[in-house]
Amino acid sequence: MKAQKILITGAFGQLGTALTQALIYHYGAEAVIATDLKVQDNFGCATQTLDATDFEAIDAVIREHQVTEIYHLAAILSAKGEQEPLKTWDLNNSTLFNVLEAARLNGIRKIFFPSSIAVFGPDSRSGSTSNDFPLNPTTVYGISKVAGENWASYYNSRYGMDVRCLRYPGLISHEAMPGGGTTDYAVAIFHKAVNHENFECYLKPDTQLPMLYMEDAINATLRMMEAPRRSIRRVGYNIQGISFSPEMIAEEIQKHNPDFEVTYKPDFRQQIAESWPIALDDTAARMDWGWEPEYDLERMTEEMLYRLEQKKR
Ligand code: NAD
Ligand code: AKB
Repeated sequence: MKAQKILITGAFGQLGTALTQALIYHYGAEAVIATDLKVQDNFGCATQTLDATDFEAIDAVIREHQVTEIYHLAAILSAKGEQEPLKTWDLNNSTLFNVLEAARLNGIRKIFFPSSIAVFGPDSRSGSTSNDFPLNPTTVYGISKVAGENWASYYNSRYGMDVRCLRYPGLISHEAMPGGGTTDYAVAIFHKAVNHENFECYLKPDTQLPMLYMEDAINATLRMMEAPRRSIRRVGYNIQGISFSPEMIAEEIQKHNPDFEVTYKPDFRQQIAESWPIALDDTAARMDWGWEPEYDLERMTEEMLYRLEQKKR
């Protein structure tokens, strides 16, 4: 049997920076190869420059490192996506196709594809959106994630592959800055707070969205990927963490920093936010592979402020 070797694309982004370290911790540094358009040394594992739009390059890395599993994170996110819709559709789809095809041709079955709350559309914006709610996205990013889930399903049923997708809420982390999403404000607000600066928010104060602390996101990812195949009953799983609005998170931060001020100047991201659910029903993930988040708004806020303060020292 081949030794486990996990290839990560887009490994130096917000999710990849945290997920790569978790994979190294769980499976060992020799089991992980982190790739991106630009890489840094000292990441704790082998790193390599890899443009996921280049099929031959992916194929070569898979062969060279005897890859057995792929976490395909490279993508353009929702806000950047609306600035360049055709490029986003092209990049998000072509990179996924390259990964799926290179995996299939090299006998790799297990792939992780991060999906998003963006698979849902404005009709989902009331109550807790169920896993089987119709997928009617109105952003190019969301459309590409729905297509990605459908292609994952196709490769699973047509070629017997094992592609698994998590529909992440907005991820909140201290390790790396987010890369162009609509939920990025919920990370930026903490950076401003620890630097004792005021924050101008591009969403309206009462715009609720589902969010998830990175530690919970990592736990969900590892738990789903380690679950036996018989437990995986669908290609894309909703996971819910904490639903809050800008004014709710501002109030929570003000409990620690009473002088912190937030002003509001909604821009084009308001419309994107209003096209996504308020909260997700994640019963399927809880039932099928035991998903359970640990962080609420209070605990996440404490931890984010503490970690960012530590970094300043
Ligand atoms: P990010 O923008 O921080 O990172 C994406 C990474 O992909 C970047 O490091 C970028 O250099 C890389 N990349 C872009 N084009 C590439 C290419 N052609 N080849 C190789 N790498 C390329 O995004 P993220 O937040 O880390 O998101 C990772 C994945 O998780 C994405 O698929 C995203 O849709 C998904 N996701 C993220 C969130 C979130 O809140 N961060 C929520 C839901 C889903
Ligand atoms: C974005 O805002 O685009 C991402 C996401 C929720 O997928 N954070």
